[in-house]
Amino acid sequence: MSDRGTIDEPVDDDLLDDLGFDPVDEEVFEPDDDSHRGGFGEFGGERSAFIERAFRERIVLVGVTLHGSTDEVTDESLDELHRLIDTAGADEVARVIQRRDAPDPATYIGKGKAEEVRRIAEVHDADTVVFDDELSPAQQVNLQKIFGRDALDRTAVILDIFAQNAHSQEGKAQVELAMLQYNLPRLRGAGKRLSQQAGGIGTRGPGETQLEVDRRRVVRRVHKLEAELVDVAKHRFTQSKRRRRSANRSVSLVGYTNAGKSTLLNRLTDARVLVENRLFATLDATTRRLDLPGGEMVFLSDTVGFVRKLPHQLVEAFKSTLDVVIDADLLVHLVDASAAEPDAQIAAVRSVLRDIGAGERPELLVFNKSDLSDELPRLRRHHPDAVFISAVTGEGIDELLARLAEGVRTLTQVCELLVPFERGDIMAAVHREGQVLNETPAEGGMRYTARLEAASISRLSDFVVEVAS
Ligand SMILES: Nc1nc2c(ncn2[C@@H]2O[C@H](COP(=O)(O)OP(=O)(O)OP(=O)(O)O)[C@@H](O)[C@H]2O)c(=O)[nH]1
Ligand SMILES: [Mg+2]
Repeated sequence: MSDRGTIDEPVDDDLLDDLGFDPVDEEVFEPDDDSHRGGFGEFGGERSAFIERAFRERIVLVGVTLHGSTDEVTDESLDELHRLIDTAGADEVARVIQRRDAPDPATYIGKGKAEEVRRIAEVHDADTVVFDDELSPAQQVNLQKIFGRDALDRTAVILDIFAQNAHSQEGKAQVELAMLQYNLPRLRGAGKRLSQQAGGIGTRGPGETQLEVDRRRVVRRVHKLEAELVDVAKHRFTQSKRRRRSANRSVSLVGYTNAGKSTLLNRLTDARVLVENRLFATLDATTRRLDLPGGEMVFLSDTVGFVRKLPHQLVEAFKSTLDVVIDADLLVHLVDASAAEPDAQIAAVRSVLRDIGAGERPELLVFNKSDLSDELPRLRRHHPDAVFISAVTGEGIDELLARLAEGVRTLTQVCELLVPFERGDIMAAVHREGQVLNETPAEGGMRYTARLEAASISRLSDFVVEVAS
């Protein structure tokens, strides 16, 4: 079963074709098997993989503890980077941490430290050095010169995993866009070599360097991808508008990658999305109907998982997917109770939620994998309002459904309204914003019993006769 993007029904290729969504150029995603990690293509900028796939690369990890932080925090972040490079298919052979007030503009770490890293890389016969923070293009070039081997950053590793895991057309286009945005400032063409020949359309113009040609070509591709993704986003918007009109609530499963979001969606609905014990198995959004105890129906979505320092290129490229989260009425924040640092993962997820504008959404905290965790008593003490479940054994699922129903119910209240017959605008607003349970003509106007959100109740307060407690 694929993790193709689905809304109510699977969005298939035909639908994307109807939307004028061209397939992604195959060349861009074809693994390049004769050069190390794909390299830069003929025109540059089309790196499809950063980490070698043919063998497990040996990698030195480098983290910096900046002023105000601690080595412990850096070490946790490097543990996460360790899992990321493992998912990408590489091994950590050494780890270096440096304390600094601020990154060095030329080499990120100090020059002396860079020399030390070079020696360590040599001793361990490492292929690549990976930094835990994003390097500027200049820092990357300088470090590669010092090391005599590749210097990559966390962003490149995450992009690499996303590229491996993208299956749907939308996912592939989003990842390609993020990759190009990352590569664009890193393009290195033929330097100052100027073209003497005047070419036809699309070839190098007189006096134009190869680099400029490359850049122009990549920018064109970026614009094309952006336009394609806007079309997909429009389709999604129409779907979500239809859902909103139905007055049913939408609930999004959010959480750290590998917390078990897709497993939970599969348990609660017939979604059958891909579940894998690896980071970022899910890159698309899938939405399914879910009936709650008490008869309420909600739309439940599963989407891409989060991680510390999620690259901004990905957040931007995945905007249409992440909009599912922003639009949700309620978030189910799923946490892996068996993880080494569940609280650090909660903090990382909340930070991403704030970044994408969903920081204020009501949230139900749910600890998953309780069948694997020895930390339950401590977690229960620290999070008395959380629900504890196992999406695999089914333990706690009934309580989760009951708490979801309760959470969804408290988002809205049932009101009585009396709207004068001449106020067609208000009548339309009641229908648009709420779920009308009953509507009868009465003396002085139309009488409604409707389920409304707090914001609507206050907007329509002049016409509200009674709010059910
Ligand atoms: N033991 C146990 N394993 C679980 C549970 N829930 C999920 N898993 C396992 O955890 C792994 C990740 O599950 P997924 O459902 O793919 O996690 P996800 O949150 O969707 O992950 P991404 O899509 O990669 O962000 C899989 O190997 C699941 O079988 C649980 O309650 N108990
Ligand atoms: Mg998933």
